Amino acid sequence: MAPKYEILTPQTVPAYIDRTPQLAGIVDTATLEVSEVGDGNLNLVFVCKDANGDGICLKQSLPYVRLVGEGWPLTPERVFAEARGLSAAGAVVPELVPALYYLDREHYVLAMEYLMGWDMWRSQLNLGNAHPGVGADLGRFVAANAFSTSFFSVDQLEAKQLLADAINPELCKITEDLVFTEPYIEADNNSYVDELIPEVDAMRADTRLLAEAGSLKYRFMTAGEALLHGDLHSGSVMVKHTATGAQCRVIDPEFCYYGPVGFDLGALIGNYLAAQARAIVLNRPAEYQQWLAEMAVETWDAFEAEMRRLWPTRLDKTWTDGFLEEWLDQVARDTIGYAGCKANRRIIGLAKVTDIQELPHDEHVKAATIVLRTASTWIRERDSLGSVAAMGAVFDAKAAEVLGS
Ligand code: SR1
Ligand code: MG
Repeated sequence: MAPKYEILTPQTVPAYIDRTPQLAGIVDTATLEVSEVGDGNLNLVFVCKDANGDGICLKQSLPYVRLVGEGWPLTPERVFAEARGLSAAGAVVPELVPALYYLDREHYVLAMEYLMGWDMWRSQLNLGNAHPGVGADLGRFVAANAFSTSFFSVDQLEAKQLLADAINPELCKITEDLVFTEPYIEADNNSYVDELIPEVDAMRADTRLLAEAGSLKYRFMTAGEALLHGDLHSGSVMVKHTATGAQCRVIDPEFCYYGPVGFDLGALIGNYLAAQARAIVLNRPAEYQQWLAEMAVETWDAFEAEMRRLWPTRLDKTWTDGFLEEWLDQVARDTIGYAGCKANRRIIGLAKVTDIQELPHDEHVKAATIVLRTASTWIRERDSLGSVAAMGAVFDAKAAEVLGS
């Protein structure tokens, strides 16, 4: 069925900008070069640059999942969620998100800063390029968003309204199915090479693992702690080297909703795992592998430090300092489990990651096996592991098991 709104093309973007007063003066449309660069799973993304070097990025939601086609309808209102997520983050960590220019609710278009010269982090990780400090920036990003949108700093009546406004059920359903359910059952969306069949079968026979995955799904569906990014993988982060060091910008919060804070941290660490597995099977330089190996703790430490810095400013002192310790402990155990779920889904289910998919066959099998065994142990043992610092030893053991060293 044809969309009921105009779908932009590179050819129609200049005229669209001209007739949208909120976008006046940002770029010179007479000299605009427009490319559609959407390589994600859902949307159209137009990057536009004029002869003066000024730019703008337009993102338009299609009324279906781009990866699959019109057979999988999906609300285009996801772009409203993305605007909400960017705006909430922009209020507390403006240096970590692109500037939001305008949300066109009629055409489901979000206009924002064009991150000219920035690269998608996953592409840089795939090349073996380090961006020191990005892991810590992302931990601070999660903490700043968690604190600023939660009951810790928002008045109860306002926070309940924000939570209600941010409901994002169709996008959450994708996560519930693809992250928590389908990897653990036979499902049409699943696919993997034959060599992984015994690994996947073992996972599905592990009743303890299945129980933990179910419990993590339940928390994802019910624990409305704070406004999450909701899909915080290395393809949702742009990176750049500058004179003052590496910088990052978080993009694509269209899956944002009120959920458990550990989900965003787990998403990051699950994707670090894919990068680490790629690096070890490709025998990348030791310093690069070490940088990756330390990133989960770097992210957690920055998250924890920012939460502790903000804690004295909380609105409600019935939440004691002891409560913060219990809360951080819960977030850590959630983080470990969600990291595992986010990694497993990228090997077994729909929407895989280039870190693993674009490896030669033998390396693909080894890296995917390392990911599955590490991720499944994280899920199963998340309570006994207890801290993000304990996660690295699991990777080391599983990598040694698979690579025979
Ligand atoms: C059907 S959408 C598949 C995936 O794309 C997004 O990036 C999310 O990760 C989602 O799970
Ligand atoms: Mg995305």
